[in-house]
Amino acid sequence: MNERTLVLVKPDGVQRLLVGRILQRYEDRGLKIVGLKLVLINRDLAERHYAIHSERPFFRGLVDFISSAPLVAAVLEGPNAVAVVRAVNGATRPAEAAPGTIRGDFALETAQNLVHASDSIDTAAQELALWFTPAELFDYDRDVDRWVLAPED
Ligand code: 3AN
Repeated sequence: MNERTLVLVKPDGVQRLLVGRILQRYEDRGLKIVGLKLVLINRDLAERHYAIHSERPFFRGLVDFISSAPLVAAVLEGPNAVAVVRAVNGATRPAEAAPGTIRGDFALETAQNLVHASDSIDTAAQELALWFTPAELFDYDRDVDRWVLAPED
């Protein structure tokens, strides 16, 4: 099923000059970038993005961190995009992330785990609406799609 999911290359990814290498992994997998921007978010958006964690002890640190410096927000599209992106990212705790995943190759700490990705189709829909306007998302065909995607019925 074709899905769209939100990815954030968080401030640690931008500061560590990893934006290109991280986005490359999603493109290499065949996912299509349908939205992309560099943003410095305010605390209001940070708190809404992480609302589900508002009772957790690390919530304030999370909000401080993600609003501290620019990040890259992307929307990726493809079959099973939500699950595929989370597999490319690796486990939340980098110590548990498999080699070959973004976190397994580039991260050590949970608070500096480089990327965020929507954790379900429902969450993805909410996060897309929070981060992107409809005009910032693009429907387009790629010539390679016939080599990457199964033909539509
Ligand atoms: P994921 O980002 O893999 O969906 P969540 O939703 O459990 O993981 O956590 C959201 C974010 O909260 C993580 N990306 C991480 O940056 C942060 N986080 C989670 N647990 C901790 C923790 N124990 N200490 C600091 N930050 C944490």
